[in-house]
Amino acid sequence: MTNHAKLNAWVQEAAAMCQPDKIVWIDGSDAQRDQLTAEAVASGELIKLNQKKHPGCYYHRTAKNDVARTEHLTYICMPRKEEVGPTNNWMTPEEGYRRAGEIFKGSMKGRTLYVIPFSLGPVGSVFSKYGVELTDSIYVVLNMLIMVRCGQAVLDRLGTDGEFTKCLHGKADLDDKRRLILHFPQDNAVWSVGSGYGGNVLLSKKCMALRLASCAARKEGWLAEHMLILGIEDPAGRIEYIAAAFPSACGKTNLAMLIPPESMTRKGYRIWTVGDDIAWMRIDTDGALWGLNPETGMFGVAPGTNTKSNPNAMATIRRNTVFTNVLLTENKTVWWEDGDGNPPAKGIDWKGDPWTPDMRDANGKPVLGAHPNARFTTPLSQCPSHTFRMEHHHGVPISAIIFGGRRARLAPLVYQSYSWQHGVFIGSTMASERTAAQYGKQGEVRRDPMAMLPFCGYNMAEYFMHWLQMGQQMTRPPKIFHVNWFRQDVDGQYLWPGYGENLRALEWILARCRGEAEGNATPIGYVPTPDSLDLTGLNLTEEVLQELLTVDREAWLKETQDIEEFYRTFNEKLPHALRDELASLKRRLTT
Ligand code: OXD
Ligand code: MN
Repeated sequence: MTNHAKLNAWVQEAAAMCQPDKIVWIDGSDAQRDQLTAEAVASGELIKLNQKKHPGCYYHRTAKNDVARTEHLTYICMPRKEEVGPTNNWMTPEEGYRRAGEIFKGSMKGRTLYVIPFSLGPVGSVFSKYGVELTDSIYVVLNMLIMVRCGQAVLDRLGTDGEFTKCLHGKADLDDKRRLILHFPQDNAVWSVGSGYGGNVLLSKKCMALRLASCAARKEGWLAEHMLILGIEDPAGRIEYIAAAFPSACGKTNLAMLIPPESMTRKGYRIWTVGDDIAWMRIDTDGALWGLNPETGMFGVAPGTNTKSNPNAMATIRRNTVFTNVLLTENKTVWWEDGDGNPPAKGIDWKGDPWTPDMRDANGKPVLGAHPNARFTTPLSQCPSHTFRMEHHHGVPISAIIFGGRRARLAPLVYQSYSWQHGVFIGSTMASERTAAQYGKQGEVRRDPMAMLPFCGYNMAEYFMHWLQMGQQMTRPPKIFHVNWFRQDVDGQYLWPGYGENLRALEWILARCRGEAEGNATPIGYVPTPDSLDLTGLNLTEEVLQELLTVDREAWLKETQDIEEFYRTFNEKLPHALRDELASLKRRLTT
């Protein structure tokens, strides 16, 4: 398959450690994919779904103890703890290789080792990085074929000595006491062992495209971010692009493919989805920031996805999709909580047990048919709104960067930072309140800077510094904004309708970028004047609009104390510019 000596030697080295029965190279062809799919169905690793209802779709269950990313078993392996900072788990590379090596040793006996060459970004683009994942899981192979560009074209591009990220994955015995997700930035390598759950094992995604890529991005002067990218075509036919970061459970995938409200569709608006999870962004010769989604697929959360919350996602997953840990019905269709339609009379739940909708657990709570983190893996090209620039080597120009969170009271619907530096401050203090779906006290605020807390591969204080420096290098930097779709009234009712209506805030954002919309200067940034938002067709009273746009000084002053405490975790490494921004915010709030 290749004359790349280092790649061949590394495959042999991994095989010597893991001792698979055979090695199969993934060429990216349909024929090989079909053959592997048939093998997975024969072994029971995949279940073929009703092909009339779900053409090209398959079903998979992970082990019960292996249903989400295991952040406490995820490490950055560097010689010194200080290099990974206070927000990452740390191990030395020696310890990492030793501990994982013991688990990998002989773990593939009786199994096949698949070699998956892949590209993040279109093959040959200046943005692109190449990787090779070794895995003993057919499920991983079939998911990777959806999520990234795989196969011979990548090997051809690598030639005899091209640089690639070494990604080694093994299921071992799926024992969570023998599970480790290790990153070795110095060696451009990832070792993941003991898991079969997507976020831990599709190593192109969180491990390479975020954790390792964030390290490379700092060195090479670009940004690897946990952001969606969407294009907004306005009535004049102009398309402008926005990159946006939100913590989990804030509707990132929904926003990436929103359907404009009726009045805005009539006006002539249209959405183009570039990506729903990861953005790689570079400064181009025009002094502006250009971004690209390095992936080709979506690994989305199924529960909560329905025709109201995300019609485009529902259309996307109709074909050629792998469903993981959802409910399987008798006639081989799928269902999940908060999906479309009534629950089936019976089915097999995500654990593989018989299920009926009236089942209750020992505490009287409904037994879930689908795991709350059940997933679909689906090609982005099937999304009705997918960008026509998917293979564009140059990416798209980013006009605005949005940070967001779920705040019942504090943050207004939308506001604009005063500068790039102030925008970085806003991103670094991003926070969300816990919902009932998460462990911990409801309403408690969790800081998640740039939504990168679990994904920044180095000291986050240095990451903030990198963001500040990127701003200094651009002559036409994107403007930075913050949004909050989740503001509530005193009775806990949402004030803003959300979903497609969010485009109204995005319209204001883009108009601000062009200097065409009014904003009031407040202590926290520019907030829309009530007239500057197009709310046609929305029955929003003046009082509600007022509340959506208010800045409560008392509440914000309390927020600054919380930020101060959070900043303390970074010690003296925290950039002075961010301390200055905090001081300026306090001053604006008290004068
Ligand atoms: C994801 C995540 O799966 O952010 O995208 O956890
Ligand atoms: Mn994500």
